Parts: sequence; structure tokens; C-alpha cells
Amino acid sequence: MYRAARIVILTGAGISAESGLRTFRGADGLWENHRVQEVATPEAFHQDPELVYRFYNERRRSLATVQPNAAHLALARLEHEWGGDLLLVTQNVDDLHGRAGSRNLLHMHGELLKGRCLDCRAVRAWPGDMDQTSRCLSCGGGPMRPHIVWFGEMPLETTRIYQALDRCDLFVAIGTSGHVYPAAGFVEAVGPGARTLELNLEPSLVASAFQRSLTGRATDLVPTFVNELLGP
Ligand code: BV8
Ligand code: ZN
Repeated sequence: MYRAARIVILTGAGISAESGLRTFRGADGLWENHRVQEVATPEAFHQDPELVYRFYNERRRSLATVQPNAAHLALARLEHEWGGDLLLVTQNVDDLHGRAGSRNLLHMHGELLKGRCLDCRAVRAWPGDMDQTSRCLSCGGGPMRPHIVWFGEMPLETTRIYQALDRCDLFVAIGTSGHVYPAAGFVEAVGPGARTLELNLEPSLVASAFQRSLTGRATDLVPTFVNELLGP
């Protein structure tokens, strides 16, 4: 791959698994005996806001107990040393890519450490717990919701993502099961000349759409992949 090539990387929960963060379908996506898909929705938030606040408070608190792993660090190294464009699109709402040093990073499903005002829609850092008494600091009064894209809601910055997919020379999906759309469909949206590679513990639901699909753990596959691109 020549050094000025444009790369788009998509990551999912599998890249954070070895840091100790649970994947969605590992524990068959259960949390307090609720299916994640039932908690991570606008309806659930409307129905039982305290349950949804609690779900995200617990996951936000767990971020302080985990560290980026070798796969996160390898992707940050690639961004800093690669000569061409590199966009890292993550489905993850954890902060591990940012803490590893990735900067050209797009959280398409939002971020645990941010909150959004239901009135003025302002988004701001929200490192602590959030509940029904939490108030917006921008308009001084609106109730807050997690800045998370729930099922049935539009992912963030999709125009920018599809432009990058259309122009890229290499698309790599790492640690994602290919269950959730539109992310699972990104491999079909790349331009005609692009190469596609999947790095995952087991073949994803969309593995057959990739030119190459390697199986293994992210902390093994990703540093090897980056060394091959950059040279040791
Ligand atoms: C939208 C934030 C429309 C929440 C998330 C029926 C058919 C097709 C689609 C749909 C359908 N019904 C509904 C839909 C649409 C829906 C969808 O795709 N549902 C699925 C479940 C069928 N999608 C949506 O609703 C999206 N929005 O479509 O909007 C629209 C259009 C116009 C206008 C308005 C609206 C929004 C989706 C976003 C939902 N929010 N996250 C939260 O985090 O609480 S998605 C959630 O799942 C996470 O972000 C997670 O990242 C994502 C995907 O899961 P993965 O990351 O892939 O994680 P998973 O556990 O599944 O897989 C982990 C993989 O890693 C596994 O393969 C495993 O083998 C591997 N692995 C494990 N360990 C390792 C490893 N790999 C390497 N190394 C390891 N050590
Ligand atoms: Zn506000």
C-alpha cells in the first residue's frame, strides 16, 4: 500500500474487549437482564429515564477502570506516522481511542463522556453521573440526555463518513460483528478501487463482503497490520 493512500478504519466493541469493556453480543447483549437494544432507545428513555441514566452512569464509571490496549495504541501510531489521510470511525462510545492518541476520530454512535441538552441540543463534556435533576449549563435549564445515538436514531456525521468511504484506497473493519447498520453496510459503500480488510475474533456477518478477513484477537492482528503498513 503506497504511503499516500487514503485509509478509513471502522472499529466496534471488539477492539475494546481486551481492555475489559464488555462487547454487545458477548454476554448476548444483556444488562441487568435487559437486552441492550431495549435500553438503548428513545422509547426506553421516555418510558423509564432512571433505568437508562443508570445504564449509562454505570458504563461511564467503568471507563475510569480500563486502559487503551495495544490495538488502540497501534491505530494511534498509524495515524501519526502515515503519510496519507486516515479517518478512524468508531461505533464505540468509550474514550479509549482518544486516550490512545487518535485524533482524526469520529464517534458515529456518540460518546459516554458527553451529555446533550433536550432543549437547546448543546453537547458538552459530562464526566460524572447524569440523572433527571441534571441541567444544561448552556441554556441554564434544559434536562440532559446521554450524547449517545440510540437504536432508531440517526448516527452522527454520516455524510462525512460516506465521502471518506467513497474516496478511500483501503477500508479496514476491526472488532465489529456486522449486526448494526448503517456501519455494517460501510464495506459496500467504498469506491471501486478500494481494498477491504476485516480483522475480527471470528468472521462477522458481513465477512464475505471483504476481500480479506483475518481472524484473531485485535491486540495481535492490529499491531501486525500496522507494522506491515508502516514497516517495523
Ligand atoms: C438507524 C450506542 C435509521 C448505544 C449503538 C433490521 C435489520 C437491519 C437494521 C435494522 C433492523 N431493525 C432496526 C434496524 C436499524 C438498527 C440496527 O441496525 N439494528 C440491528 C440490531 C438489527 N440501526 C439503528 O437503529 C441505527 N440507526 O438505522 O437509523 C434512521 C434513518 C434515517 C433517519 C433516522 C433514523 C443506529 C444504531 C446505533 C445504535 N447505538 N451504540 C450504546 O452503546 O449504548 S450500536 C451498538 O452496537 C454499539 O455502538 C456497538 O458498537 C454496536 C455494534 O456492535 P459491535 O461494535 O459490532 O459489537 P458486537 O458485540 O456486536 O461485536 C463485537 C465483535 O468483536 C464480535 O464480532 C466479536 O467476535 C469481536 N471481538 C470480541 N473480542 C474481540 C473481538 N475482535 C477482536 N479482538 C477481540 N479481542
Ligand atoms: Zn440547553
